[in-house]
Amino acid sequence: MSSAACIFCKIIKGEIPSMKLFENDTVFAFLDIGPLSKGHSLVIPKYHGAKLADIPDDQLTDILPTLKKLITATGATDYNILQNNGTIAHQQVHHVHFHMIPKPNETEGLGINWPAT
Ligand code: DGP
Repeated sequence: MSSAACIFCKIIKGEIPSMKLFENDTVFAFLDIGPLSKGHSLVIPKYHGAKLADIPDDQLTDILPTLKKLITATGATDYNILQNNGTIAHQQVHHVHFHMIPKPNETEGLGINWPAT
């Protein structure tokens, strides 16, 4: 299921360019267009749904392993995983997405090294 008007569905289909990091049958991962830190990335289910409760269980199973891959790829040691649901909760794009936001300290850089080994 996808939504013709959804910006993240268009990214999955390649109709809007993105810096893709990983893709399989159920998930798509890419860099956030407005990163809060170097390596800030998003993992989304390919199934279109606005909120987490809208997504079937079998479409969610690859989300956490993919977040782990991104953590490894960035070399992040400290990071936030963030997932907003609904306008009051500051969700701007209404297709479920998980943020992986590295939290570098001031003395070490974070380079992305993809694919993860
Ligand atoms: P949220 O507030 O949780 O809905 O965050 C939405 C995120 O999506 C925000 O950090 C910016 C990102 N974003 C919005 N549009 C695009 C886009 O066209 N491309 C990419 N790569 N990221 C986008």
